Amino acid sequence: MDLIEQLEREATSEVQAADSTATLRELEIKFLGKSGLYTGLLRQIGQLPAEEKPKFGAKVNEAKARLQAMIEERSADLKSGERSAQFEAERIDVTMPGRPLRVGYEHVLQLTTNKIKRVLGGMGFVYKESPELEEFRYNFDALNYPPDHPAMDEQDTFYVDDQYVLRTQCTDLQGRTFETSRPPLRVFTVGRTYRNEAVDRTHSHTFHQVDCFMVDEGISMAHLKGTLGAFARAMFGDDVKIRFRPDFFPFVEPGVDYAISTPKLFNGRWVELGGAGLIHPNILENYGIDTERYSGFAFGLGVERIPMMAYGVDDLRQFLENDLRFLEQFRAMA
Ligand code: FA5
Repeated sequence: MDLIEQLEREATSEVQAADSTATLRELEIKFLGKSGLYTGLLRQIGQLPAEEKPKFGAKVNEAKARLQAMIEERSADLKSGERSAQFEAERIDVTMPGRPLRVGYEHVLQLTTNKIKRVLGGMGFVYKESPELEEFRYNFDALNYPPDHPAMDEQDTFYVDDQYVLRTQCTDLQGRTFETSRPPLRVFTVGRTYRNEAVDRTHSHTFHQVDCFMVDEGISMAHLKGTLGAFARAMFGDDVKIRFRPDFFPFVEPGVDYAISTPKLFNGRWVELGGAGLIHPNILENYGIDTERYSGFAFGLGVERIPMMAYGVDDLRQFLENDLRFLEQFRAMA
């Protein structure tokens, strides 16, 4: 068997055995490449007698052409096999049900806040914010607390240093507003508040308050009652009743606490919502607002009280505990 035949056999069996287009490409280089085995064979032509050279050359070239054709044919087969393997591997079952997306929804306190903003905003009050890490003077001094007044003890808080406290009430917004704005004013906020409190079912160290006030000519307790009544009806329904009782806050005169009652909830029992009153003239005067001309009302309330009343939640600690079994009950409200 001559060298050409021997090489052709070797090449044929390797090409037949190749199981991927990549191996085939390697074989093509090995046999037919510039420095491949056929080129090596052709180099031997020099050692042949002159009359055999053309025949030898022609035979090598024919063998190369056969091999080239065989490689191409085999490559076409392997390629289609590889394509269908890839197709199988990447096949998508379009009839499979999709993966459910977990869609979030707002926390019940956020939903309540949204509603409060819609209601008070709709009554012409402008939403403003004040910082949770508040200066002591806005939380207390600006609100007519005399130094060392016992009313401050009711709102014992977390002191960060001598100047800053975690605010105990959203009424801190008043001083900040009077510093920069003149009446007529209709302002409210909803925000987080903190107190160093013995925690129980109705008291938390961290809770939320609405604070709302209005200053204009001739504002009286009648405006306060009318506004709170409209607010309560929007939040709890038309059959809600509202009760005022005298109470003391240094920043109002007269001061009241107010409770609501509806036949739907707690058998119509009165439930305290917050405090209110006419803004103490000392405060307005401190900020250079003429109390002969202007007066104002203010009210504040705990946000947690609203869903507690509306849905019969008997322990406000649940709002902070992130237990989905509790929170998911309010999903329908979202
Ligand atoms: C105040 O904080 C006054 N700033 C309210 C006010 C504003 C009066 C404007 C007059 C004019 P009080 O300390 O009562 O008042 O708190 C108001 C409401 O916040 C309470 O009625 C209650 O609903 C809620 N609240 C108070 N402390 C807590 C607490 N530890 N946990 C949950 N809610 C609380």
